[in-house]
Amino acid sequence: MSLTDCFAGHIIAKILIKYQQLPTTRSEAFELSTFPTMAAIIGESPKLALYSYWQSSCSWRVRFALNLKGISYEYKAVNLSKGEQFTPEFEKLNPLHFVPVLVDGDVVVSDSYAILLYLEEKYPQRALLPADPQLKALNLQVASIVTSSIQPLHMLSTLKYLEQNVGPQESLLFAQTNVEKGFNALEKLLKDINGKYATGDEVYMADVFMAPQIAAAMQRFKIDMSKYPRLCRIFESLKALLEFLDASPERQPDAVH
Ligand SMILES: N[C@@H](CCC(=O)N[C@@H](CS)C(=O)NCC(=O)O)C(=O)O
Repeated sequence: MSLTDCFAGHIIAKILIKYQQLPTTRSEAFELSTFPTMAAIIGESPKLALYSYWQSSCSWRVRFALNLKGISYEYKAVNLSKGEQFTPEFEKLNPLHFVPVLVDGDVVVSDSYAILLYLEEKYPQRALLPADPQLKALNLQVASIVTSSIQPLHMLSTLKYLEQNVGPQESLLFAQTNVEKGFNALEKLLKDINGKYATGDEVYMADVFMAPQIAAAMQRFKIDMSKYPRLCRIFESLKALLEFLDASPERQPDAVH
């Protein structure tokens, strides 16, 4: 797909919003669950397949990145709440039993961080890493904080283990404590950077990793975001992007409303 096709998809999406009386404010748009996927708008048969679960923030990162790059893909739902990640078929794709997994022809990549770097190399259009080494390192650092020091401490299997072996209240407190610890660090790291997004006025990998994490923090763990004004401003900007909205849990084919 060319960049022109991608651009056309955006224009069509904007026309749909305008003439079908779909919500136009950011908060209304964020609630919206019936918006067509970017692949459907563009009307192209996808070459890539993404194994994903609607509520998985790690899958949301990859869906967001694929949309930013204008790459259509087939959505393969893996129901984590029913344990489908443990089936022998899925184990062949990812022996660690986690989504997301990206299949691109013969190439199978699991782990959102690895998938992002793979996409960046293979599909360089709409770069998700800046050329400037310092800015690039900052993007990788932010993505790594989310993927190594926040999300693993509140993932399904971690919380299930704590619930069963310690208690439900302790499990929630553990998740909240670690999300806040990570957010405190991100707030300090990004507070002096100017621009609408995490590392300036372009959406990069740091945003791709932070946005689903902030959404999960607010919705699942009821984190008081007033303590993180810079993160809130970044999230407000990202929430307005069609590529992010289209990747949101409510708009996925396996979403349960
Ligand atoms: N580092 C991995 C983490 C993947 C991960 O934790 N996936 C979660 C969903 S966000 C999962 O599949 N959980 C299943 C489970 O805990 O059993 C990545 O970034 O992709």
